[in-house]
Amino acid sequence: MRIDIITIFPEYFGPLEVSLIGKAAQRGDIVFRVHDLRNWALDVHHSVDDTPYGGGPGMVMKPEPWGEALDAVAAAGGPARLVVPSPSGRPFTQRMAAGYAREPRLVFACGRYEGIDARVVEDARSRMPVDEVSIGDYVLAGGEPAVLVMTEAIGRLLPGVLGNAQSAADDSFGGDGEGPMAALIEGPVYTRPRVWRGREVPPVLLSGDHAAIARWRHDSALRVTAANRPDLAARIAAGQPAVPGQAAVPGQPAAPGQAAAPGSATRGTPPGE
Ligand code: JD8
Repeated sequence: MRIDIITIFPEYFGPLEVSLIGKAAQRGDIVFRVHDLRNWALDVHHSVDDTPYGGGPGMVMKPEPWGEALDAVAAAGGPARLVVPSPSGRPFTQRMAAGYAREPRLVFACGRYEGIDARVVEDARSRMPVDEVSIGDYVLAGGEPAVLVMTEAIGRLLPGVLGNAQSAADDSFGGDGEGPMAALIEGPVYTRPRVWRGREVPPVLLSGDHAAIARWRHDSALRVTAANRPDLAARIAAGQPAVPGQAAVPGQPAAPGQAAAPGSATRGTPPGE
């Protein structure tokens, strides 16, 4: 997979060289290209922002540098899907991560200030699928941290990135957002010593009785889910798919009564959604 990132803070992506994703990049499982938007800020001040039409606080990112940058980056590799982090974007989910992990190429556009002039996404949609995606209901100062989150969630699902000991399928949200764990979050985990500061590891985990261990782990995951994620617990209880609007079966239309994603030919319906 190739991932291009356009940003005014290229140094923000040093972390892509370390840990799991760093090793995947060294092996060539993922090819990262980080581009400084200012390379396409061609006016005398190399400015990338300007005051907002209609007034209001802050600055808005100018369309021209983005138009030039996206043209150049899109042309520098095969067909790509453009992903634009935005607090008003569609929720990023495990299922969306699994869908993106099946894409040959992603381009991430990192906004800053009050955001990017809206015509940039409109214009890009005339040439490629574009998703505006949010990583959560809180406000960041820019798209860069969201891209770090998404590249890790996507990268670890690529073949060979997770060591064979680890398998995404056991993950809380079940690897591709499907499967038995799709609605449960992890229960507690333990390692040696058996007793630490007077606290014992649950004996069942040392019993060797794999059926009992699996039951204990499922029950404790349920307990944690009910405590921390009553929304997911309610969906489990109602036998609904883990993620609202999510089809019960990959690629099938959303379940009756579930809002399917409005998708147009150019408005990319994020894969897996
Ligand atoms: C992109 C600019 C900052 C946002 C004025 C603060 C994602 N889950 C998320 N929260 N925030 C973002 C995000 C924030 C961004 C940009 C993503 C580009 N900002 C703006 C609007 C209010 N400032 C995000 N994914």
